[in-house]
Amino acid sequence: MNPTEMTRMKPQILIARAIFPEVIAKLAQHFDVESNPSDALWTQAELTHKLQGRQGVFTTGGERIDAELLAACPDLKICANMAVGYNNFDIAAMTAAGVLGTNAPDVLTETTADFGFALLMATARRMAEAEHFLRAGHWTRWRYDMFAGADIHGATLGILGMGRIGQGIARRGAMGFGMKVIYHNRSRLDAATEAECKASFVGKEELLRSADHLVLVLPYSASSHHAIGAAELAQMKPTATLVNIARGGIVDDAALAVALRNKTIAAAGLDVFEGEPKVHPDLLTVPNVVLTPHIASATMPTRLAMAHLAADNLIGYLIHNKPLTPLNPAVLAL
Ligand code: 8YV
Repeated sequence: MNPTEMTRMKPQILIARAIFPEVIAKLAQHFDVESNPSDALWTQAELTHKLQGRQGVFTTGGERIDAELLAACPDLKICANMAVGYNNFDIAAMTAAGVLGTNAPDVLTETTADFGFALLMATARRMAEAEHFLRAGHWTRWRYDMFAGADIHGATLGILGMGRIGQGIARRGAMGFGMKVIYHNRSRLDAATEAECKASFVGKEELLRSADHLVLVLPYSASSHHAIGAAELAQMKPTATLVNIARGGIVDDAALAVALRNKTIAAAGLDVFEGEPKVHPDLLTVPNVVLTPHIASATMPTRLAMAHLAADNLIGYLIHNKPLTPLNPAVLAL
């Protein structure tokens, strides 16, 4: 067999966004690869068209894999997400179509927990507001209450969603800052994990009422849509801060902007937004919010590890029939 024929035999995959060249090179050893070096944002129709005849797709979290796309892409066998969250996948439809989904957990846990804590501190200590003030040339003298914020150390840290990242934030709060940590989750952690994180399980209402700082780290789904809306914000302390590093849509951003303006809560730190990269215009005009463009996992080593894990899932499944982090392992038994 000549090299051209061997190339023709490789499974075909699509890489939906620009990613690290070394990861593309690794994939090209095993697959016939179409990549997207210009990082074009394809429409659903373009994505569907590009997937014709392809067995795998490397996705980054923004590409919607739904029943309609699956029906139009009968050769597709695996969608490998370079993200721990996978609300862009309709897992039920994928399982029904015999298409495996994989995500990229664990490799981003500590980096994302670091960022959650950074955003919490920036929010509570009003760092963005203070920096804008300084840059605008308003700093002419000291004042006793200038940008006085809320303490982190010794405060009560509330965590909604206590998976791996939530636990990382709990450990940082309890061990680094002497915080009292309370959490709410669909299911309670086992006693050993609670003890390791020094975290106590409470109901959602108590979490909202008691937290000085509330960090959201739960997955997005129909049941977590607007888990924090006007009614929940009204239950929080007027001195409280809210941090969302989970997904847009978990917070009702319009209601949050109203609550921030009315000082129902003191401040918010947001890395994710409903309908991002659009940001609710009212959030752009309230001063007591720190806004970042979905960068919680963004360190070079972590992003590289996430990309390698997504690539290894494609290689693992299409070449060795052994994916590393399957989301719907039922497909493997088909
Ligand atoms: C990704 C994330 O960078 O892993 C996740 O779930 O939110 C981020 O780490 C993002 O999903 C890319 O779209």
